[in-house]
Amino acid sequence: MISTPALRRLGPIVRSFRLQSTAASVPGAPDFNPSQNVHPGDTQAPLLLYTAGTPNGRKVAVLLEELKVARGLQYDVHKITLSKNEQKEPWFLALNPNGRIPALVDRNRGGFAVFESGAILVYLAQHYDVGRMFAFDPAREPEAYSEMLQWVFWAVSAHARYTDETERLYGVLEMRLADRDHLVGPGRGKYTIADINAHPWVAGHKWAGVESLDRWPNMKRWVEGIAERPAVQAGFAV
Ligand SMILES: N[C@@H](CCC(=O)N[C@@H](CS)C(=O)NCC(=O)O)C(=O)O
Repeated sequence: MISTPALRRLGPIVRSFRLQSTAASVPGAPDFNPSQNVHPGDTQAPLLLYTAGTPNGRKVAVLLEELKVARGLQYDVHKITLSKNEQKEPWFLALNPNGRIPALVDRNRGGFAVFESGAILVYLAQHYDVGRMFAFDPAREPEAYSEMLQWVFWAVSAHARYTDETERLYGVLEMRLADRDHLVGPGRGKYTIADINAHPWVAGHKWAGVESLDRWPNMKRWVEGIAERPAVQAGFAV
């Protein structure tokens, strides 16, 4: 079910869409039942990820794969065809009013919908990473938790539209990683959602017009180390 807060955001248009919609009445999605977020091939796993093969989609798939390895958490995937503007269709806007991937539906929690990649990572860490393997605990480790959020917010608000700005941001990571293996945590740090969030964007440096990472040896070591994790490779393949 589409969550009540998501419906409230869209108001009467979506309420009437939802009441009237059947699998056959959704243009372009004849085999999809939006009132239940059910797609052909779904296993009715606890979580359903709407994504595409882009850095913002990949970071969420990576955390889901890490949680699958660590805890056996299962999830369904529905690929969104960005070139067909599927992300702007009313059923998707009911999940994410911003009309962009990724979006997550939590069937365990009444179909609660979450959008914004950073918010999805924080949500998954809160509800599904019970052992805090990929995050810090806000009550027990408030400073590390805050630092983790700082690096997540820093990366999601970074506008690496121009090569100069991308290189400036890589310089920030290079300095941070000079004496540590991960962005946050005591000592050399711990692999958390702060790393998972920033990694696909650095791994896709060629898209950003940066051919080689040799100028940032510490960031390069970090990005290559994370890329070796099986869950990261599986998440990139989703
Ligand atoms: N701030 C958003 C950005 C999401 C975003 O930019 N998604 C892109 C793909 S990476 C998208 O859906 N583009 C299609 C569109 O804008 O219509 C997040 O982090 O989730």
